[in-house]
Amino acid sequence: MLPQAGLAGMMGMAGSSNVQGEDQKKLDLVANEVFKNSLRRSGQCCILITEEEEEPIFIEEPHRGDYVVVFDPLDGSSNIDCGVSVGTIFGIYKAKNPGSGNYSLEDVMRPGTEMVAAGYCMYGSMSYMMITTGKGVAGFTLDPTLGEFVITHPKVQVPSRGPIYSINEGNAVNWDAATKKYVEACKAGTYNNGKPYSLRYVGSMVADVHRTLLYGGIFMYPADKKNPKGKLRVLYECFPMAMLVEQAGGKAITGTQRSLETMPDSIHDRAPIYLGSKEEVELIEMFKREM
Ligand code: AHM
Ligand code: MG
Repeated sequence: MLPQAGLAGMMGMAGSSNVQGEDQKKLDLVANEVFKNSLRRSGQCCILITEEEEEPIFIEEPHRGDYVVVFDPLDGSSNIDCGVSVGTIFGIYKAKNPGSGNYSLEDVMRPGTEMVAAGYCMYGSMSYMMITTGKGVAGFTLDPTLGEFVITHPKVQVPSRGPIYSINEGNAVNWDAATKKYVEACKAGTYNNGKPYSLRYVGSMVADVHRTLLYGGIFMYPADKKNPKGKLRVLYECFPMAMLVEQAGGKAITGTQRSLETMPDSIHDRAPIYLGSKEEVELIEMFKREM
């Protein structure tokens, strides 16, 4: 769908907004329908949580299975109309009482440590899928001639250091002291023999995390004075990415604790996140402790 979107009149706004008050693009809504329908028809799911819908979707018989899928159908949607990489993020929980037919929000409101799988697809110069089931991370690339994802990154390992920082620096004036101190150290090369780090920020979490997984470095969306919980959503943005990064040997924190150990307050809850190379994230942790 994406490669043809511009020609098929699928770019631009849909004229509606989601539960977070964000304007929805036409492709946000198309992607949401495509994923909902495929997940329902898979017969494996009992509850779906999507960024685009306020309420959880309970799957009825005869399509009902035992898995909860939380997903952001099209992440980075501000980049759709200019052709920059966007993606789909998902996390999967197994229902607490599989086979019981009794499913509730208790199956969803759980820490990320209980996810059984997570991943994302990135639609860019190529389409990638990175996935974990809790035993490392594997990466696949779509072969358009076959219409199949082919394994290309069998064991993804995020380097323990990486001289790349990724953050929306337009918000710097509202950051906390630890984030400011870390970014200043990146620019001064304080922990890199005086050589400044590079800044890379796409504005699509999927693309920024994908680069971080492959090249190392750090991706941050902190809390700030205006947004005390940051911007990114716990269930279908922070948790899946935190699980992938940890499974690739990296680290993901909210600033004060391990990201995966947090408990969401609501299905669309938000949290700050710092993720990527272990030693970079540990520097932020140290600054947070000191301040
Ligand atoms: P979205 O789910 O509405 O697309 O918003 C999430 C996106 C992330 O992909 C990205 O990291 C972030 O928003 C960028 O936000 P900002 O424009 O504030 O830097
Ligand atoms: Mg999104």
